[in-house]
Amino acid sequence: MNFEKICVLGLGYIGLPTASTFATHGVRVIGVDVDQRVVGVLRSGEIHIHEPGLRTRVQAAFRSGTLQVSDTPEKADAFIIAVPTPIRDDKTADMRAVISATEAITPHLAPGNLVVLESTSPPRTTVDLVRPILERGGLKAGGDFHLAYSPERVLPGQILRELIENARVIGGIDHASAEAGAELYRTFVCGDILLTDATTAEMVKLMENTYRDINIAAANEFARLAHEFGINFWEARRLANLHPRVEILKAGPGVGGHCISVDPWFLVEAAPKCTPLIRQAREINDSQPAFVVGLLEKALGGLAGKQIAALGLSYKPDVDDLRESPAITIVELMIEAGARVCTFEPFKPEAVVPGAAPAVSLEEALSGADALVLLVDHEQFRSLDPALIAGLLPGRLAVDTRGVWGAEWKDAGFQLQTLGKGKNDG
Ligand code: SAJ
Repeated sequence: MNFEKICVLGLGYIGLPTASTFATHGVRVIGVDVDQRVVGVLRSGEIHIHEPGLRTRVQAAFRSGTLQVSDTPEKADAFIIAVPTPIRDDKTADMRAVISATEAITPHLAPGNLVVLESTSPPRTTVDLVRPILERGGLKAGGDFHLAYSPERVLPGQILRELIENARVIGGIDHASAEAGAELYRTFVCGDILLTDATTAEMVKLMENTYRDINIAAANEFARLAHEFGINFWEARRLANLHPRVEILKAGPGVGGHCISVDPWFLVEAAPKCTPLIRQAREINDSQPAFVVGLLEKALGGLAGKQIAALGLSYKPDVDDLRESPAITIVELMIEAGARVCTFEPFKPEAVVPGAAPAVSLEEALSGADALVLLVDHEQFRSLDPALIAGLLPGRLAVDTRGVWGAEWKDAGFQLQTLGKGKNDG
């Protein structure tokens, strides 16, 4: 097949890196987003998300003349759907963006085209949801056009490298579709390209993230047990992980981001009777913010009227992504418990949690605070000098929910409370 021109629908954390990478590899790309603000920002030469190296790649794509941005798709050789699949409050998948992106492609679909769904989706979405919409145009999937599912497995913060280097799974509704997908992604993928069927490919993605969620839930539960038994989870973890077949993940304030905290619910929704473990792991991770706030309340003898400096709001270190962030839930719970909270998120200083005061600098966040709580282990927070902080923070309590601060905090005169440290050994 010859892929001279492609349309990428959805220009978010996955679509924009994908569109710009195809474009810098010589393919003509129409990047489509229904959000006029996104289209406007990109047309002005800026980008709307923070991802290392992305601005440079997008600008290179524009300079080479191969990338264009639009609010509607047009005729192309291939279409890639990379739109969000959020969950609703009742934990069911909201597939509206996939449905409308697919509907937008249907009128432009021509014989020989390839359509690839990349959005993380419940099992059978490609065959049961996307296929019938595309076939409304009169063409048959498999016979007239190719249809495949290819999960995106890149790690935010390392997207540009992983997009190229990671192995890529491509599941076709038939073998020819999988082959067509392989040919498309070979444009830039250096990792292995692994062919399978569409529903298996959907499950691969959901299984990977569910596996991680369950393992983080185990780590969080071990950390709670450490408080119960007066031991240090981090030390026990280090020793356990010396076993050749054990790899306990890190305990933390909970699981955020748009992937791991969402995807397992797709399996629970699709097959509730088969998924008690998956549901339980989600519930454990979702209740971790309350556990953290409980630690803080205990250390401060209640939160009412206390001034807390909350460091970090993003869902994990060194990214600006606040989606489903447990740090935000913790701030909300502290406010509910009567605390006055000042937040500082260096990757998004303008981010506001209702009821909290956003600080634009560390100094501002610490000023007047009774305690500081580390919610995200951004590099700049990991390497904070406690002696310097001691001069800025009136209170003497430091709470570390990431297990990254050590004895130097005690040396600087702080009472250090670390998640997972049931005994105060620094
Ligand atoms: N977390 C812990 N303890 C750990 C590891 C992570 O509490 O030991 C927390 C993080 O703080 C964060 C959340 O889990 O809140 C998720 O972070 P993450 O770095 O594990 O994963 P994501 O959501 O950034 O990216 C995941 C990756 N999936 C897997 O590692 C199986 C990535 O490869 C996927 O492409 C991505 O989901 C996605 O798009 O689905």
